[in-house]
Parts: sequence; C-alpha cells; structure tokens
Amino acid sequence: VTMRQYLELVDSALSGGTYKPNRTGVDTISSFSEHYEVDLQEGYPLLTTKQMDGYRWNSMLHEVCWYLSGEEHIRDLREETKIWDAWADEEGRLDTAYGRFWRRYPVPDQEAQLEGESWPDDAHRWVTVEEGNDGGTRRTFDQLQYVVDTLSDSPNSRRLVVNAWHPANAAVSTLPPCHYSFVFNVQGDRLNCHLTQRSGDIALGVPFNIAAYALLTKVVAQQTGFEPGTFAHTVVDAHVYCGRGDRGEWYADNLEALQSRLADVEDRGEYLSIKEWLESEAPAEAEGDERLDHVP
Ligand code: UFP
Repeated sequence: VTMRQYLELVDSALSGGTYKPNRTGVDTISSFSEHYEVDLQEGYPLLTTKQMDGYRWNSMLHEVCWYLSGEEHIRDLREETKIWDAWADEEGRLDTAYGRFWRRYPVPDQEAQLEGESWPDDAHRWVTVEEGNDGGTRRTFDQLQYVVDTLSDSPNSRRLVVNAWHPANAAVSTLPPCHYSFVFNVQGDRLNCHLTQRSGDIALGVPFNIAAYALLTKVVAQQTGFEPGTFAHTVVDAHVYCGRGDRGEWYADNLEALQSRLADVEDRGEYLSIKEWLESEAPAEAEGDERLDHVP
C-alpha cells in the first residue's frame, strides 16, 4: 500500500516546515506536530517503497519481537539485523532499550518511595523482583501485560498507556526513545492505538515506525479479541534531512521543485531519494560530497 496519508505527511511537513540545523550535522526541513490516521481494516500500512524492502521488513519484525521480549541487550537481535548495532557495546548492551521500559519499567526502591504515594508491592501481578547488579534486588513493572490484562477486564479504560520515556535515562542517553509513548483505546469492537513520537525522520524512520505499530496493534487486538481499528500517529518534530549550511537554505528556497519531485515518486514506486535528487539538481558543490551519504 502506498499510503495517501504518508504522502500528505511529506507534503505538509515540507510546505509548512522550517529549515532547521540539528545535532546530526545534516540539516532538516522540520515541521511541528504532524498527525495522521490509518484504518487498519483497510489493509496493512506497509509503504511499497525502497524504505520497507525485504531486509527492513525482516528487521522490523525482529525489532518488534525484541521490544516484546523486554530484553535490555541486543545479543539475540543482532543475529537477525544490524539496526541497533551502532548503539550497542561489544556485549550488546544499550544505554536505552524500549522493551526494557515496556516490560520492566523501574519501580522506585522502598527508600525512594514517598509516604502516601501508591506503589505496587512485590507480590503484585505486574511486578517482577529482579536481581540487581550489586547482588540486591530491584522491582520492575510490566506495562504491556497491564494493558493486555486491562483490555480484557475493563476495555473501556482510558489508562491503557505504555511509556518508554524515563526522564533521567533520557537526559544522558545517546538515543532516548523517539516513539516514546502509546495509548490503546477501544471503540465498539475495535482496538485503536495512538502513538506519540518526539522526533521522526520522515524518509527513513517513519515508514518503519508505522509498520511496527500497525503490527503491534494487530497483535494486541488478536490477543485480546478485538478487531484492529485505527492507528493514529503524532510526530512532534517531523523532518526530512536535506543538507548543510548554504545548501540547506538553498533547499528551503526550492521547496516547490522538491514537492513536484515528491509528487512523482508515487508513480515511480520509490520513496524519497532526496540524495539522488540533490545530486542531480543541487548546486555543483553537492556532487561527490561524502556528507550526502548520511542523507536518506
Ligand atoms: N528516528 C526515527 N524513528 C525511530 C528512531 C529514530 O525517525 O524510530 F529510533 C530518527 C528521528 C531523528 C533521529 O531523525 O532518528 C533521532 O535523532 P534525535 O534524537 O536528535 O531526535
């Protein structure tokens, strides 16, 4: 499926966006709070583009399984795909792992708990007492199991949230979660899912994120006896990487040309070869510039 919603997202971000440098050194056209929805009853939102080819599809499947496993390391995942290798050490350890927060979100130690605040005890159904590094113990909370169980017990709940954001970890992590929070919501017999993403690379990351959460919604729906409903996605900083410095500004001045370029990609069955486009149409200094290798 080449999604109309995706094409509209590209168009909206490029026409409403601003030129914006960022930590990567490759500048972006960036747009605030892009939102779209897809009805999962109409089919699976897999973009028929280079961005979701066989390797990426396979990576996405293994990545979702890895999230669901709750593992904080990639020792098994890296046998299947390299997508997380750059962020891990030799032992496969990561400084932030989605699944660890989905399935094993840290519960404060007894000493850190304030009087009167509510925390589950060790015997609670969603709590696991794990062995800590220092030989002591730590408590973790299984957010995903909470959501699945609550969908059966009280499907009208408006508290079906899974949160991958831990502020203290995020402040020091090399890659804090991009798709950091999702909420399930039941309407009739349909299970809907809303994802909030703080930062989305429209060309490369977002097609992957759409496919992963559509799959997750279908899996959770199947497990809990609902029909898959709508996947809704809010991307707070939705961006397309373009180039650096002068070229970025040049690019911003030439949005119209870029938009018409994007308009034919649908026909060509290919998605955002901005690098190729820049090389063919941008000022001469763009050619052979190895920095463009980082541009999706
Ligand atoms: N990014 C995505 N989706 C993801 C992911 C990363 O689009 O699932 F993990 C992109 C967004 C951004 C970059 O371009 O990776 C992360 O950079 P930053 O942390 O500066 O937002």
